[in-house]
Amino acid sequence: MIKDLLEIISCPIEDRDFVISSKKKLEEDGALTIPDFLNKRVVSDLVKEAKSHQHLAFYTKSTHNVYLTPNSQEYAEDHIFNRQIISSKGCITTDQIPNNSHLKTIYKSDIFKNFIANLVNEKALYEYEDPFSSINVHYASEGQELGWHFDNSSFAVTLLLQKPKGGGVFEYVKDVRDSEKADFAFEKVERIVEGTLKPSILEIQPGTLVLFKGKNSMHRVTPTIGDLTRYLVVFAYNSKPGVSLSKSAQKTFYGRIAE
Ligand SMILES: O=C(O)CCC(=O)C(=O)O
Ligand SMILES: [Fe+2]
Repeated sequence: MIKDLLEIISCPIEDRDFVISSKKKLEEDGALTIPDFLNKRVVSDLVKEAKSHQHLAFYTKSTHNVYLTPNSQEYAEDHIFNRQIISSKGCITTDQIPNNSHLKTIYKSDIFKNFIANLVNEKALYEYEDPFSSINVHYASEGQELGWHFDNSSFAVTLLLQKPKGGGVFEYVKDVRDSEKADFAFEKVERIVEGTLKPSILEIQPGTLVLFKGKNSMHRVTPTIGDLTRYLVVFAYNSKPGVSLSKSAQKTFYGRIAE
């Protein structure tokens, strides 16, 4: 049965005071966590659903720099700009998630979209036009990790479904650079990658919603330890309608290209 959004979540996202305090937290910390965003029953339904689709996941193991750009000959091979970082994970896409999934109810809900839009100071938020990019479920099994990086998008919305026995920790350093000013913050980035600048940790439990501004805050997810796979949902929106991920990015991230 397709449930209504308000039967799926257990926090007052239409309440003015809740919105104001959430917004304040996001602005101060660069990240907002809402523990127990989902009802407990819904978390266990979604874990079952994620597990049943795990065999469809497309696995990638890639190296990239922290800026997620191609290397540049402007800098020496061993310069921090060209430093190669490893990321590996599996991923399923919007079209592989059932239409009656709670994930689609949440993602498409006007109440939810308005809540997020309000927090990130956008008038409205729109789905991706391509059939892959709007909702992704990420799988990180033993040893898989997301290396240090800055996001290309100004914000990300995630929902943890299953937490591994060890590792899978979201670490971040707030406001490392100012992307508006083409600021690369080489010295700070190098200290983070070398481990001499200690990051903050985001405490995330299954059912926690996270809104994270990752364009200027450098972050990573440490390798999963143990045989319980980390399941994480990513909800991606655009500030204008009709946006598709480029065909080359579709191929890289999802292993296929939409018709
Ligand atoms: O897995 C996470 O918690 C964060 C994911 C992330 O940083 C990304 O997809 O860019
Ligand atoms: Fe990220």
